[in-house]
Amino acid sequence: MHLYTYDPAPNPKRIYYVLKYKGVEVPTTQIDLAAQEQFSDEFKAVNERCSVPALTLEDGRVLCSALAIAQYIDSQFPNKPIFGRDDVERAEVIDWTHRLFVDGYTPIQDMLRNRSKHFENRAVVGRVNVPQIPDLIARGKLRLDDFWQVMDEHLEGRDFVVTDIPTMADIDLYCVCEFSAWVKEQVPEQASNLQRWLHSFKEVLGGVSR
Ligand SMILES: N[C@@H](CCC(=O)N[C@@H](CS)C(=O)NCC(=O)O)C(=O)O
Repeated sequence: MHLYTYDPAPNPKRIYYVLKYKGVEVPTTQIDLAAQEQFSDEFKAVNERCSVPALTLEDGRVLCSALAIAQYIDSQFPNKPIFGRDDVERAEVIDWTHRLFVDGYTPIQDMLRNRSKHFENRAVVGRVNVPQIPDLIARGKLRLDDFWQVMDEHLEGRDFVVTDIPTMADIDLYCVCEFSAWVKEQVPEQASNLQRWLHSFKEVLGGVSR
């Protein structure tokens, strides 16, 4: 397998932390988004969606969403499993990672990509240019505030998002928390369960932060 990624970006960071947590390495090429390398013919031949991360397999197949890549890496390196230890846990991890993407990652992405001059006409990731809709900034903020509250309530009495060991859902929540800084937001002080989880999960990741 070969990973195409750009470690500082939010979705690639999910894979960065998966590899760190599991203590494994895969051959990697960094696609510099700041230099627009995602639009190069060479990378388009890997992932026509012009996004990272992307993982190519030995038989030529390509995975181009962070969740699928994380799941595949987990299956190939089963130490420290992050997709559950049985069918129900596995389904719960997918349930939560999906929620975290839709309700946590997407509002921040809307706030970022509909505001910044840098993303003018690039409001949505992909090969087609999409104009910004400034109203989505306020909508994103509304959704993000609710997201913090939902996660804070969920984490009451829990060490991890899904079960009694860290899973992909914890890695994803951690990445959402980090991504929020891109729009000058952060976990609210009064969200004490979420704050507690954030500090302890940072330790789980060994203080790795980028
Ligand atoms: N559906 C993909 C989305 C990946 C994605 O949005 N990647 C961003 C970086 S976080 C990207 O490649 N952006 C390229 C661009 O902005 O043109 C996934 O789940 O991994």
